[in-house]
Amino acid sequence: MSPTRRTILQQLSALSALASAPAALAQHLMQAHDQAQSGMSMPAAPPAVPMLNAFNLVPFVDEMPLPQRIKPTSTAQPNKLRVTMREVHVKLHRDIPITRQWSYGETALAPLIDVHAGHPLSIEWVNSLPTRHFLPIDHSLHGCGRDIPEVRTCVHLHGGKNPSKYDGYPEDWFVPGQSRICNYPLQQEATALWYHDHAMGLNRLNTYAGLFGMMLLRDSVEDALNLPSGKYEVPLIFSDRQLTTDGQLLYPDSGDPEHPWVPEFLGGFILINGKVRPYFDVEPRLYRFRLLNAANSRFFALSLTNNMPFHQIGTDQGLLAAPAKLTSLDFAPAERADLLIDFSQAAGQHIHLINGAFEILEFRVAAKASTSQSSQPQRAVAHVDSIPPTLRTINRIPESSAITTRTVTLNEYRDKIGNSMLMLLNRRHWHEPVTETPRLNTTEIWEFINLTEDLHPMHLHLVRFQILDRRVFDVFAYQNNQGVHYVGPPVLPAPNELGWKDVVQCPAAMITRIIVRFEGYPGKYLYHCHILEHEANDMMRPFEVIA
Ligand SMILES: [Cu+2]
Repeated sequence: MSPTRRTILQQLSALSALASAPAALAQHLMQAHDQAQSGMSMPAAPPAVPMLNAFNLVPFVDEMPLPQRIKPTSTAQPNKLRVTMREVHVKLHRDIPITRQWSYGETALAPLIDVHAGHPLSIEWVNSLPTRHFLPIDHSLHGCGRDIPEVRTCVHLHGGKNPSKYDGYPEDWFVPGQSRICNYPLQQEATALWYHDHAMGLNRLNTYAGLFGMMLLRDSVEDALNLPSGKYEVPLIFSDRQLTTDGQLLYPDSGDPEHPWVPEFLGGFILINGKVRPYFDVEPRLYRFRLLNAANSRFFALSLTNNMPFHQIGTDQGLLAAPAKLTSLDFAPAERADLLIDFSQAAGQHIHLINGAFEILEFRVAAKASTSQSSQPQRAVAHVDSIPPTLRTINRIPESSAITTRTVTLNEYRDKIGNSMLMLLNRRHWHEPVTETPRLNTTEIWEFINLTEDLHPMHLHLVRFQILDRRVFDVFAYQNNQGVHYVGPPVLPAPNELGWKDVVQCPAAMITRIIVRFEGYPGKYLYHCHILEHEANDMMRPFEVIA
């Protein structure tokens, strides 16, 4: 996304006052918002099948589902779970026919695994999927040859500090009828982790099919804050889809059967917890929402009715030092946001969660708070109605502690007529030898030099990091071997980016710097853009932590 497109997005966010706009205007605004994001250089071919139009559906007729919560409580070390991937058939909306999806559970919404730091967890991931894929595989992509099984899975626990062999290396896939046991130490601070498919070249399709879920990791620092819990702590998992008139998922293709890959796309149907534009009943009190952007390539620009303020208390890798008061949130693929929303002044009202100018979720605020106790009496009895002024100590890593600075260019390659064909990091493909070899227990600065017109959410496995700054530079001069010429001052991260991160938004024509301490385990890991279409072709590289 170029600065221009970003500006358009911000203007559209400001238009959220038009939340009750008629459907035609809402459609226009959302399409403008989508065009502002996508800037697609290679539009997908027009679908060959009739498509459903999201704007013809009646909104807010389905209650937002909540995932089944699995809370391993045995005293065994480690706790053990078995999670099975399977095909499911689900209703995305009252008026949409039944949709085929894949899931990590019996319903479309994968189980929420609720665990405490310091208690290791062993999960057996079982692949019980069909042997044929139902979405268009691009056999020309790395690791997607016609000579290997069509359905392959690999599970990555995103945000987890895990030994390399349990991290879900993209080439370590397994097929229907097989399983993998992963031992997760969970020796890290409280945060929202998420599990999703990472199979080489296929994860954009497997994730789109539905293979993702959330894991909430707690610790004593978080427990002591007495944040809203039980039924007052609610996961919100975002995705977007395209649907045919018979209710089936459509993953767009380029129209070239030999190279169906598309560089990115946006689905008109925005799903929260697996439902299209659902409603959710709340009480007039403080709630904690755990947000996850599980969309392939969609960025969300979120706000509430009348620009009602809310507080962000945590990000990808856990709690912020202090709450950040916001009226809008730019939310990139794979990012997590921990939000507090206070409905106490909105008794009896309907408050909407808005993306751009389009309402995607309706909170129906009851006239009165419930007096009954929740399923977690000890914690829910205390009526949590205040926002803690401080959350967790976060020491900023001094730049002087970095022993080296690595440079990573973000590159896009186009064909003669401007179609995007390939995306690379440092002009290298996935399969080229490892070039990034940080030493265990050392600190490095990584700077992402974005030479493309897109905003890329960059993710590193294993580690957490802090954002140092972003700075506009002269792309033309850089590409003509004249080195880095900055044309603006460094922009420091916003207050809600000052915590620990594992995804960083790298805007076009900017150099984004992060500081990383490589802690945990030696071994082979990877870093990549989390726009899943970019990652597959071939914006993903290994790194190896050297002991
Ligand atoms: Cu990207």
